[in-house]
Amino acid sequence: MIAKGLQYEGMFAELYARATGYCKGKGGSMHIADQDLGVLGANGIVGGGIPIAAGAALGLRLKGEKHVAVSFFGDGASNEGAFHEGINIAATWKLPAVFVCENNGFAESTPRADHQAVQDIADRAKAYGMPGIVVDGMEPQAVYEVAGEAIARARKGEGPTLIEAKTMRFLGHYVGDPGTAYGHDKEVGKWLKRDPIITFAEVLVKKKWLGKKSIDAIHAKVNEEMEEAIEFARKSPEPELGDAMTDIYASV
Ligand SMILES: Cc1ncc(C[n+]2csc(CCOP(=O)(O)OP(=O)(O)O)c2C)c(N)n1
Repeated sequence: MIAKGLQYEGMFAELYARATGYCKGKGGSMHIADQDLGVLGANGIVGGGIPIAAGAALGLRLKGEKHVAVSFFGDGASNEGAFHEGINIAATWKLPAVFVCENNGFAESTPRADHQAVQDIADRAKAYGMPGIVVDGMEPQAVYEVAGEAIARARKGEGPTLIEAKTMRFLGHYVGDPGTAYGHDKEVGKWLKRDPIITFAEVLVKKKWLGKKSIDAIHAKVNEEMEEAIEFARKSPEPELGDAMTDIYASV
């Protein structure tokens, strides 16, 4: 969302269910959207964004626009029918789409080995006639490179790519989930050492692309902006009761 240019204020206001949020406080954390910036919204239905991305890619093709639809989802989502249907039609019609599976090893509380026989989800791409690429999701430069190649391929009309970024979530599935019941707490330690926010900052300093002071200044600026956005959200009004039935697709 941030990379696409969304503002922290509208995002925090949405988290706080305030009228100033991106979805006027009716979407919540899972449905933040801004169509003007090309963000069609995340989805509380696991895997739901995959066929939506295929549809968006078809729309781009029909309108003759050179944009690419990108869908992000988890390892659990790659077992959903929506995943298989969505990537199949995208590959068949060579749609300008990129499917990014952020494989963090757990579908909510189910370890990968308990819900998938394959080691690499990228292997599934072959069955649909598209490239499947495994990338180290903790390496920003590696992700940048494979993403660039997939986007170029989509723009050239050569069809979609499935990228599997191996990663790990640092906290539980939700606030209050310690991850102890299903082994997440035992896994996470070694991944924390590879937190790309820390390791990539070290790379930037080592390559002399940024000084340590600049990095500290970025952290300070971001923290300040976060505080301001949270304050904005807290002070914003709640939606009006009379608006309960507006901006929705179905009502009773
Ligand atoms: C269609 C559907 N089935 C089940 C759920 C309940 N659910 C919420 S998150 C989740 C696990 C999703 O796993 P994954 O795609 O790996 O995402 P992550 O655990 O990394 O958030 C499930 C089953 C849901 N939201 N939607």
